[in-house]
Amino acid sequence: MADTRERRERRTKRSEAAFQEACGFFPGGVNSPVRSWKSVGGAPFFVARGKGALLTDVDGNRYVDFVGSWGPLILGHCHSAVVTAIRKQARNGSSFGAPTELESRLAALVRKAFPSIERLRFVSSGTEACMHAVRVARGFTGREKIVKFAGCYHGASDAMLVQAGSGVATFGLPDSAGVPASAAAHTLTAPFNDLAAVRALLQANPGQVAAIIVEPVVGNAGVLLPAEGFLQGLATCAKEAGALLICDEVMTGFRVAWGGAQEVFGITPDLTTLGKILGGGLPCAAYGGRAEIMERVAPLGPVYQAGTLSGNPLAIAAGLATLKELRRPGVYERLESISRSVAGTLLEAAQAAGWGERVCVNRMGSMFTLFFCPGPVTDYAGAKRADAGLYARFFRAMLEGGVYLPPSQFEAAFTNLAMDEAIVKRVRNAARAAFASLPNQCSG
Ligand code: KE4
Repeated sequence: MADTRERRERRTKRSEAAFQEACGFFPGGVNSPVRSWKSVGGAPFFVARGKGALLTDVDGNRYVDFVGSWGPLILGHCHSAVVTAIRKQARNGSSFGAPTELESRLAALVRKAFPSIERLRFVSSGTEACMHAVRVARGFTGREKIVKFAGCYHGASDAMLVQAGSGVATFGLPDSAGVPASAAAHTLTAPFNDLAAVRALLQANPGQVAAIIVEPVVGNAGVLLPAEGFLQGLATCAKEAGALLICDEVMTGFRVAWGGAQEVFGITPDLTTLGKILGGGLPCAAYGGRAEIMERVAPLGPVYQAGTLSGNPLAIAAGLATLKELRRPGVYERLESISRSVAGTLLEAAQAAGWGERVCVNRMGSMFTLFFCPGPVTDYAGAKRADAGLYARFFRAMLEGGVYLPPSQFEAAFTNLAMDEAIVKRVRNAARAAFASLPNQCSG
């Protein structure tokens, strides 16, 4: 781990060779676009292992990890309870394509955390969860249109890749090529936090909107917080229009609270999607909601959805172990305290280097984004005001200081339960050096 006393250039030889080789196999050398570091420059490091709050790359460099596999690793890497649970289950088999009692045990915990979920289905990714939740909403209402928000990302299915966030925003793609106009035509978009725009869309499409889907706390435009009354307003608009409200809690579920954003903001969506933390680092996601809606899903009803590895025992075991740790008293208070400390440290370092007025932090619990623009940032248009070039320089400078932030201005950073004040000290040292290294004027 580089620190101020013995700062040395990061060694990158083996990662560069690995990246070279990977580019011969995968588009952009990666299996998911945001991992390419295309928007922040330089070749991505290749990970050798993670432990607690730290990642070690194949060249032996160690980093405080604020990506946490994009959210799932809320306990930190290689938590003993999770490793034990996976090992134990692996000795009984990895996959059966048949029901196991484990699935009902995890479902019971989900229902405890999310009372709005009366019935659910496990799937293997957030993309599947959102895609199927939209299909169920269409099947239940008999309507085709969906309202989503610019900068929100609900996975990589056709209907959702319209003004999406995350990697689509990172690479400045207007939308995705290959999505038939007919698929995108049914997806209407509004600015996040703009209830009037939602009402106008519903009035212009009477009786046609199946659902409004929203990240209740946005993570994929960078973090955006819902304005006072916005989420409650969405629920009212949806109800008045005969549409369903889908809360995409793939990122916020078990992250911002045990019961996700719907617990924090006191809303009751018709459908909810979950993922990331639900699988504790293994592929597990879910969609669910009111029983009368979910009973439309095959084999009970006419809405089809299936998956070879849905409810996979290894992933369920990792998820159960993770959620059990999150139920321990004081966990979310600890997460809040360390997250406040980290965000405060970044802002103090910015202030000390004369950047205090030129950056802002949006944070909800243990997810946050440092935007390189003055605040407030309340929607995607605001997030796009941030200087992505400066963010890229800051990202690379923090990397030299042994801190791994998300390789995109349009992503959320995550703290985890393996972080402590010693980690905050490392972040402070790295951030002071990183802000000091930035040019005082232009971006890039
Ligand atoms: P996955 O298909 O990646 O498991 O989940 C899609 C998804 C759905 N909903 C929300 C709110 C999400 O944040 C995501 C996935 N998030 C991105 C990062 N912001 C995953 C990282 C990646 O694409 O590699």
